[in-house]
Amino acid sequence: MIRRNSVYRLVIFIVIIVLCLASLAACDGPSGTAEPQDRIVLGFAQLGDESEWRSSSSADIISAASQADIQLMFENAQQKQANQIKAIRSFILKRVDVIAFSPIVEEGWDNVLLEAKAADIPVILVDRYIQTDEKDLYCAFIGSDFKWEGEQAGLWIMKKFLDDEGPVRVAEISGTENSSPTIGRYDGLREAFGDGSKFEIVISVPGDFMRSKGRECMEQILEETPDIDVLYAHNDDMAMGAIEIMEENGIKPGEDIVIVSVDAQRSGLNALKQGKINCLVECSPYVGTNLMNLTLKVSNGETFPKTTFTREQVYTETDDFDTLPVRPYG
Ligand code: GYE
Repeated sequence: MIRRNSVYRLVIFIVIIVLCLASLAACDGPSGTAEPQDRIVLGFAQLGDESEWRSSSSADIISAASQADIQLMFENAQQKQANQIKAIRSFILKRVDVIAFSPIVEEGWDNVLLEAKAADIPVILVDRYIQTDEKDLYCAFIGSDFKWEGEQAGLWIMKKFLDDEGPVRVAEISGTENSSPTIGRYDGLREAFGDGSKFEIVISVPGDFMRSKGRECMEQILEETPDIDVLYAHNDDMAMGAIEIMEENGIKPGEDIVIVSVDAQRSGLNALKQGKINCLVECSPYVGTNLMNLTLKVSNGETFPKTTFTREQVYTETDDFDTLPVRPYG
């Protein structure tokens, strides 16, 4: 009887120990089971689909996130600031680790970014800048120096027309109004030309960075000021649209009108090779890997650079075309 009791107690003791060990193990995971470390979640609000540059940017970010094993929540705002704000709000509600976005225009972000700040979610600006009087609404910027791009376009035009007495008549198709690439590329060109130069910007029309609008702008230019020497387009897509209209009107792009554009993505590089574009100022959409590294550093509390500019260059009609870059998307 005594022996049976002690065996019984021993069994109960072992059962209790096993249950304790099991419950200790259960404490590892929030759902009651041991779970592997969660992946970092990045919410990215892309601004739209307006250009070849933009689709390359989206593809690059999606591929870089999967390579870095970062969980990406990707929203496309279809060129509407309200949609971008909505996407950022949804990331805040989902409590992502980091928010990144390419602001379509410079102004109007204070409220939503203050909400992100209150929720303690760091924000990274990708590609475009914002204007704000508030402090610390974003922790880092990664993208291009748009004023430099405009200056490079201006300097190349000045070199091309060095021996020309002038006036040299320049038409401009600019990008989305109030967006940072438009502002920088607009200012940069004018700063390169300087005051009282032989270069006259005779017309400037906004084309929203879209090929279809580039066509409309070129139609307007031909109607209002047909006598131009140079077309400066703020991106390849609008230059391509303008080239179509020139050709439909019997004008030889690259010969009758010198063409300079910004981006140097696949269609622009092909047009350069065909002699239809004379100069391309590069703007790189390939910031995905940098963005993922930054996301990891920001969320792991490591130090990181506040501003990262992409490295870019100028490609022209006199380059050896075999050395031109090959774009992964387009
Ligand atoms: O140049 C243009 C795009 O923000 C740098 O946006 C980007 C610009 C790019 O639609 O093609």
